[in-house]
Amino acid sequence: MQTITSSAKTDKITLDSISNPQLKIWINEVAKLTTPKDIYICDGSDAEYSRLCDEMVDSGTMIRLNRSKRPGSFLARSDASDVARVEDRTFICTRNKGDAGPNNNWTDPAQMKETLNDLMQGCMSGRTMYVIPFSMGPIGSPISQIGVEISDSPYVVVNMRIMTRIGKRVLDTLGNGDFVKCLHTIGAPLRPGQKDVAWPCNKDTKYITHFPEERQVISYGSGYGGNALLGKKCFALRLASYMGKQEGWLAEHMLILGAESPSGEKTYVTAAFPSACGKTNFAMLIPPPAMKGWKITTIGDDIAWIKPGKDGRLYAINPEAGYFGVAPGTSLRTNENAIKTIAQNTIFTNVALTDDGDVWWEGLSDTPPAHMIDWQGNDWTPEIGQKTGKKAAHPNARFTAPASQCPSVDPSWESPEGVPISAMIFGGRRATTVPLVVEPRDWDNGVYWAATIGSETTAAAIGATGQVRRDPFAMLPFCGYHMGDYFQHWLNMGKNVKNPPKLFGVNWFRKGADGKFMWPGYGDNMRVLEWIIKRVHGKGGSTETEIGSIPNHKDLNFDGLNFSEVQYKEATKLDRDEWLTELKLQDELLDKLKDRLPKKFFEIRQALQSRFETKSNSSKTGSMNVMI
Ligand code: TSX
Ligand code: MN
Repeated sequence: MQTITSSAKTDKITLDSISNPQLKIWINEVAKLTTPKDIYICDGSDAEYSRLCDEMVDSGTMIRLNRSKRPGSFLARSDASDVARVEDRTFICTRNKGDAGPNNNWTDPAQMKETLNDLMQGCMSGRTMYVIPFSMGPIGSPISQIGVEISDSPYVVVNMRIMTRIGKRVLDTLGNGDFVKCLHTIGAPLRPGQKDVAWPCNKDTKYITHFPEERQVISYGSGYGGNALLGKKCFALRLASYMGKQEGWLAEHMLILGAESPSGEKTYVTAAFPSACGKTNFAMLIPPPAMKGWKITTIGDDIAWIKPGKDGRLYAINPEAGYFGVAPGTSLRTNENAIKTIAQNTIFTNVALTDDGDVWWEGLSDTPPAHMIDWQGNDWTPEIGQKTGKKAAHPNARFTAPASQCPSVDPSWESPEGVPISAMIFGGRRATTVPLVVEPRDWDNGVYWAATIGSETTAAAIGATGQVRRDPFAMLPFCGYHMGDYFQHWLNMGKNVKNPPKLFGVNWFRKGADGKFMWPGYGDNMRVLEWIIKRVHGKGGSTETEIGSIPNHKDLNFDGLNFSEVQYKEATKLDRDEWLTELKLQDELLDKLKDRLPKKFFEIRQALQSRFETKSNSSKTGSMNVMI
């Protein structure tokens, strides 16, 4: 339970009372190296959470929001240099460099430990060292895993309490068992008499390091999100993907949703999208009014751990217990369920503060309030914004909110056995070339599709906007080993699992000649999802194309939406020249991974090319659907 209710005071957990020998040794080791002023073992209670929040309000790290507008909620403002994940400072430290692959930065584990050891001498001086036992996944689920994060940041503790299950019940479940060591320091010791700052961190030096062979994470210098909440990207994706490869399961950058049909039939689906494609919005989708009787429920919005069940199907859990979502762009129009989820008991980071003690960000409403304090703590008015180009909220501003508060949360979201997955969707942001939806011809072609996902960069991302960046399975920054081995693991899963889900490709972001998005997106994506679910159940018409099955206009439900057959053909057409160029562009990625790329991929790639080469390009006029 992550909701904040009153509970009895629990006794303080002492170091002596820790029975797990490995844990005790590790805590002492870290304390000796980092020399904190004291050690605190988190029990996970409401009282502890409230006390830490109060302490951070007193120290200036957090601001309590207006209790009648945003009960139990806080705003934190980070240092301007500490606002996002740092991919160029992220390392996978395997003994063999080849195992990390060209998709990761690599350093020899012994050498990295030497570097970190030097940096961490006395790095917690003057601060409290928090020990946070946490479970990724429902406590006691056979798919769940236990970790312990040691951190000198109380902000990390309160965020971890929302994002994972923490505290005494985790220690009790751990017993004398193994756990994943997650060591975090902001790298900002406090000398005696030195005045602290609101967001201490190390502005110059950051290391996000992973030691998959010993199941350990060490993070130095940052207090922000994925750099500091080590259960999320570091453990649940990078380490867990490595563990899954060894043990025959999958740790994926996927949302999980349930779709209930008007007849009450429930189908569970996962979906992988690169950043800025609206994963959280899709996970909490509200079907259009004309599709009465359809209901979407949310299991997770970011990460799925997926294991084969005894019945030969794949079962997924959400290893997290909260949402760490991007605030800008979130509104009642784009995601009503998210807005309701963050109405209370939410930690906001780097959003703007309104004069009445509430929060605001770009996209929350059409007209911003007349005056606010921006994410850096300065006055902000629409005029200032206009003149300086400054945003009130940072583009990567976040909310941290308990999943239990989501109105669409699935009744089985904490089910220990997970939910059976019938379909997996893979998409990117593509203005051209890629159709609204396609079902690749088989598992292997679906894997190739997912491996070659591209997404156009938006203004929020670094680098030129509008460039297609390959982001295989939306896992490029999160795969803890060689991406070629990862593709092979996916091919193997399809072979070894008796009843694998069907795989699909989607693109909500195709643009017309007028430069406008062709597909309305958001709730109307339910129309595409309905077809996908039909296909899963052996229904739903389609035309066979070079890349797989694409529904015809009559195969999609357009009730309550004006979307003509001409528009639909534009949104689903395949242009031969565009696709021949696309395959060449895909080669850039495949070439980087060629030392460990599955042979199967070359076959699939060549077969796609020859099908397009023999295709007449009449669809260019939009007058005819494509057939082979
Ligand atoms: O999240 C999005 N989804 C998935 C929703 C379930 N977004 C936002 C992406 C940034 C996070 C989308 N943006 C989607 C979408 O399906 N589609 C688009 C593009 C789009 C934007 C605006 C309109 C239509 C499409 N129309 C109007 O604004 C009126
Ligand atoms: Mn993510």
